[in-house]
Amino acid sequence: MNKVVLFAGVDPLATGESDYAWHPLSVLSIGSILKADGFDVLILDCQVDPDWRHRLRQAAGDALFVGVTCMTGPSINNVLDAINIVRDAAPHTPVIWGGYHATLAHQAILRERLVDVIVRGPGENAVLAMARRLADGIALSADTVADVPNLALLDGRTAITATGATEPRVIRTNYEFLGDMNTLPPMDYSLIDPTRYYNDRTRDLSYITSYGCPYACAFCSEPQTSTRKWKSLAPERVVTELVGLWRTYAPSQISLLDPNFSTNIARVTDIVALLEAEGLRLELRANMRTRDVVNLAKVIDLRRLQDVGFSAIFLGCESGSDRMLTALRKGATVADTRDACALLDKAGIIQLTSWIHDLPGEEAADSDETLALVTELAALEHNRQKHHFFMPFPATELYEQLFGKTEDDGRTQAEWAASDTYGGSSLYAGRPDVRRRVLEQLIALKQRFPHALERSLPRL
Ligand code: B12
Repeated sequence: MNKVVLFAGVDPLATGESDYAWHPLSVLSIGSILKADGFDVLILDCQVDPDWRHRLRQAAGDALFVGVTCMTGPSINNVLDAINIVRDAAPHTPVIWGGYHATLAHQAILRERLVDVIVRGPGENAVLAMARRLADGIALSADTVADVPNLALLDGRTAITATGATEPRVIRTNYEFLGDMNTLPPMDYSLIDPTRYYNDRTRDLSYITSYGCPYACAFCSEPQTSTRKWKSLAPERVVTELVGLWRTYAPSQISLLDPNFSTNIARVTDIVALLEAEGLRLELRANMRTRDVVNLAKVIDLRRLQDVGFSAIFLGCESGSDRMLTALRKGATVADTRDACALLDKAGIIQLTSWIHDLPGEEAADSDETLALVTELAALEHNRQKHHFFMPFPATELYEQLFGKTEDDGRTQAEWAASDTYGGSSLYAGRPDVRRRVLEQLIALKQRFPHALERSLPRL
């Protein structure tokens, strides 16, 4: 027996976050590693496999293990469903939970005794070691996996909490961020057939060229998961794989899902030069930091990016107040936002700007500055805006300021699942009067600049 079943629970179609399905790179990366090592991998994704419950029930019995993944939010419910199905149909099959949410909330998940093992952060080495052990007939326990990186599990003993209560003891193995990304096999897209994710309007293909982020933004979980390290694929490999994917799967756009594609400016210029040498125009989207765009424009004419296909750049601008950007540890200023948008606009590149309102500590003057800046930017031809109300995510600096350490907060997974950032968070209501005022102004702005604020208003 060498079959592994992986379940992807993130469902942006069901939550209304997206009008097209997104490829689950989370389990695709893990599945690709396992397949390259000879394991037989089945990926089930609730976005595109409407019969996933039935298929999971059928497949769980003779699997070495079932792996599940999701992000923080309503998709946790899909993972909880998947776990119940496996426990019911195949009580002896180990269940392993990985990905962003499990990494950040691993203690609480284990104390609820939901799964056997949690993989924290990068899962490549951990999953391969565990699959090989299971294939050799070795059961997963605190003793047998003590040398495997990035795991958390119970060891069957009890720990005493700060208040004197007792709870199951959680063991964590050594945490390591990814090594050299270039030693990983390419993602094997045939495991999911990317074209099943396309619809009539959008044929989006997800691809990633780097992991991690060196910055320390207070609202973001990346500093915790990447320990502020950054690892990347060599430009040659990026371009060869992009061209191969473009030809094989004929997407209408490729989304580069790096936390920050522009961490190394020289790598960006190398990728552009290699794409130019290919003589092909792809259709690419990427995340960049505003200050990186400004620095990039000092070494390369941004029209060259546009010419090779970078048609839209996602910019986390967050606030129009320098006081708030400092408090968020953003490492960029309002001047960077203004300059980056102007530079991209001049090069004909869409700026997909993202804004957070009602931040903790934000005063009326900060909010006014944000609203003034988004009004100014909306007048740019290629400016697009997505507005959010602040929601605290687990294991971020701002969450800990508001609620204390995530690992001690006593929240259940059902509570986290109710924290829908689009329909309003059950964990954090913010200041309803502030939110109402912001929303009124954004509605007025959308009437003035419909192109910039299409599909972009937050819900109260
Ligand atoms: C793509 C993406 C999305 C896509 C999801 C596509 C999909 N089908 O998965 C969409 C746009 C839908 C999305 C939505 C949201 N996202 Co998002 N997203 C990302 C993004 C840009 C890339 C994620 C990715 O694919 N990485 C590449 C893969 C390979 O990495 P990975 O998932 O971490 O997987 C590795 C490990 O975690 C582990 N692993 C993962 N799963 C498993 C499973 C097993 C069994 C094992 C063993 C290991 C394992 O191994 C993998 C390889 O090392 C990240 C930021 C970033 N660049 O990292 C944000 C990010 C993950 N998202 C984030 C947020 C906040 C959200 C939303 C909550 C946004 C919102 N509504 O406010 C929603 C929630 C969606 C939902 N319904 O659950 C946060 C983290 C949130 C969190 N605490 O979970 C991030 C980090 C952005 C940020 N900096 O704040 N997102």
